[in-house]
Amino acid sequence: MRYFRNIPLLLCVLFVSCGASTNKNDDKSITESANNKSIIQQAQFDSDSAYAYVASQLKFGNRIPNTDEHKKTAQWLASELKRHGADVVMQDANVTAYDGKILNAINIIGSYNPENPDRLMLYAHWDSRPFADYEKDKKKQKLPVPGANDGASGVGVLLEIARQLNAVNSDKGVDIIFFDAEDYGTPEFHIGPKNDDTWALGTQYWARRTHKPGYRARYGILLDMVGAKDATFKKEGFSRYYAPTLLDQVWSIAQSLGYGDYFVNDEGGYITDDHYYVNSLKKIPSIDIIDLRNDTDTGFYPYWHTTEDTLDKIDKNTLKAVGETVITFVLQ
Ligand code: AHN
Ligand code: ZN
Repeated sequence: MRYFRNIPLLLCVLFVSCGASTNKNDDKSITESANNKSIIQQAQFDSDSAYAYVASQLKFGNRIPNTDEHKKTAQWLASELKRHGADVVMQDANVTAYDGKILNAINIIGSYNPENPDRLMLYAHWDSRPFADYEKDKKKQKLPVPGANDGASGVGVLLEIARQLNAVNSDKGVDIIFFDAEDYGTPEFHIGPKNDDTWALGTQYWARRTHKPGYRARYGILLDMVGAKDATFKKEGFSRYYAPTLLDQVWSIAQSLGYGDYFVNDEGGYITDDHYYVNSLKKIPSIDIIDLRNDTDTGFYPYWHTTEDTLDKIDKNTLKAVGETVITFVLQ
């Protein structure tokens, strides 16, 4: 009897303390979500700025590994991320191309709030393709691709997101990663076997030896060809397989922001792109926001891997749809 006398009191203390801590958590999460809302409202993705970042990349010339233009672009990308408050690592990645050539690739990682263990990675490839192998005219197939959409558009959107993360002083753990040597895959005119693993060489290197040992992120979002007029982002195959929840979250944000004409509900094919290796090797669930079409022979945007992938194909409305969608997901 002695031992059980105080049970009602004990229960009462337990109840009160549980109740109090629940209330406290509620208050905290209400304040947190109010803060997030106001930060989302503060962030104003500027598509003129994103477009200017695309134009700046093209001004450097072709961003082909082992060239001076490539090196200068890398320095500039790192300095832009630093200017927008990120901690920057340049990872040297020596990789072997389909033809045996050693490429001095450089992955560029800009980290926000590196102490935050809950991380999100946003990425795009920054190199441009050395050969326009989808030119109809055979004589043009060994010319380089300017890569306004194929490469520069994703990087342009991410640089503008970097600028916004800095401007609103977000406490989110975000890594913006510019991967190199994505677009050095075996050209159509190459005689011999075509191996899909000749694509995304910089990402494959990073997935095996991350810039920080033991690096993890909850999710990853790849932006690939996110700048063309009338882009349609179908739900790409590997994204559906590896990251269905993330895919649905991002598409529903886009649709609620009024971008349902871009972020369509159609299922797209399986594309061997940077996200494939982040998923399969590094096991970070990742989606690919990539322009997939019904009305072109390649299934990509009309100027894909041609010399016509130039700045005049870039539409600020598309950059805005993608930029606003991704920044809303990041800051939510
Ligand atoms: C393949 O054609 C195997 N992958 C396309 C990935 C890519 C190239 N994205 C942009 N350029
Ligand atoms: Zn490409």
